[in-house]
Amino acid sequence: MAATRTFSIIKPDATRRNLTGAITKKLEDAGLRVVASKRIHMTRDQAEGFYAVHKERPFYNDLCAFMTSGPVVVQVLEGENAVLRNREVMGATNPADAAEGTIRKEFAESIEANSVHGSDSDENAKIEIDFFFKPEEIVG
Ligand code: YYY
Ligand code: MG
Repeated sequence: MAATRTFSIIKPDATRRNLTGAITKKLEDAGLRVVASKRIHMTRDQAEGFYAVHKERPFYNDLCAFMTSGPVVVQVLEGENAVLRNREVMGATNPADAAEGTIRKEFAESIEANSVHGSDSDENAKIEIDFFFKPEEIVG
């Protein structure tokens, strides 16, 4: 099967604890290749736009505040079944529910400070990649 792409964020709780390399290794070990990566400090506008789908949820404001509380690393990952593979290695949203060996089980601090974001569908992956990357920034 042809390789597909997904979008990942290493969140502020993880960059603060210097876990960028450890998390990237987990992604690579899961068969994903980093084909674009940059460290940014998200603006409030970017966070609100990126998470607009959650606008009506009670955690939206706190989530936007958290995502702008420190640097993040945005990445494009490539591999077979990239969206699903990344969701598997990320683990459940709440680290208390995450399976052994997953990134969130190993590294997440709480349901909010849960170390990583990953797209949940091929369609959203494309939208999220386009939100943060120009085509020439992605080198497959
Ligand atoms: O895709 P995923 O990150 O696993 O979860 P979502 O349901 O899309 O929620 C996005 C983000 O919002 C989650 O990673 C943490 C935060 N959040 C929260 O703080 N509290 C919740 N009850 C649910 C989600
Ligand atoms: Mg999600």
